[in-house]
Amino acid sequence: MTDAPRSPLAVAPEVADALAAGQPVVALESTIISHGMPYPQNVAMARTVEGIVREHGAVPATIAVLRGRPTVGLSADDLELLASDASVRKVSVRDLGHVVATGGHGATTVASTMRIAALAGIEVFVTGGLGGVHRGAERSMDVSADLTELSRTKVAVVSAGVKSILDIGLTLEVLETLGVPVVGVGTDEFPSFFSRSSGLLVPMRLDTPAEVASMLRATWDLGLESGVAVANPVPESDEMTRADIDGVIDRALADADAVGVVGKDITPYLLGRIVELSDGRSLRTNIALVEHNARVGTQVAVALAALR
Ligand code: PSU
Ligand code: MN
Repeated sequence: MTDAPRSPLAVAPEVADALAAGQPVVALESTIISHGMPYPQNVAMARTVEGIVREHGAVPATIAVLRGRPTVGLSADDLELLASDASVRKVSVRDLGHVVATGGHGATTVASTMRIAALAGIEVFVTGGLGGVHRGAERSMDVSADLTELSRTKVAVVSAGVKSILDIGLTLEVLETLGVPVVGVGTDEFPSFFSRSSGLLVPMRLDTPAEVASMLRATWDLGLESGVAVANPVPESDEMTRADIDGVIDRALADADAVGVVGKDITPYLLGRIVELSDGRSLRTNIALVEHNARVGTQVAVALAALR
């Protein structure tokens, strides 16, 4: 690990070298590993996705807080720890100072991964699904900090949209209010993670990674300070029908209510319950869509690096 003078980040040498040379780097998050999938599928997914990024010509930079240090680019042992150690906290932006000061391990969400990626100089970040406006948020006010962060941090987040554990329509409304561009890749519909459809349109569409890269460059050349949500639908061959998944999600939401889960534990609880209730079917789709996002996101990062 190299430490720039007084840098709060530990950046792996391979990542630092690529960034210094203007070569493409793709950020990856760690909450999806620690709190988004069961062991050992989570660590296998993390390794596979890093391999896909490499095969497509970029350097992977998985981001987490390790022993109180925000770290960009992880070792195989780090990935194993994040996947299997129950002491790893779920860390969003508001939690960063606390986990650093107390020296703990933290798995970073979309929001905190974006922030650390931006600090390191990484512009493209691949994940599975975004956080958003929870169903019933008009009463609970449960809106993910992922949306706030998208409004103020210049990183493109490649996802398969948002799960219908959230209110997808309200999530798109809030993104619009916050001035966050949402662009569909080869789709007119905003994808709902497990399915290519959601019944809601994407506000804008592009068809190739090169076009997405041009849009990113244009957005940031204008001095706009926001991120960009790049919505990449799950491949048809891996998609679940709405009929398959809707019942599972309704049941998971009812269980969360009955158990009384609150705050930051809601999303991890629902993700775990969905895997259980679908007998692992949803996990296979989840892994397939993250891999697909890694392919497309890396192509965007490669095209973006070529524009510099
Ligand atoms: N949605 C998923 N998989 C995930 C998450 C969301 O389909 O792993 C994780 C991401 O890390 C996301 C976080 O940033 O949950 C959102 O949590 P919250 O709703 O508490 O902001
Ligand atoms: Mn929340």
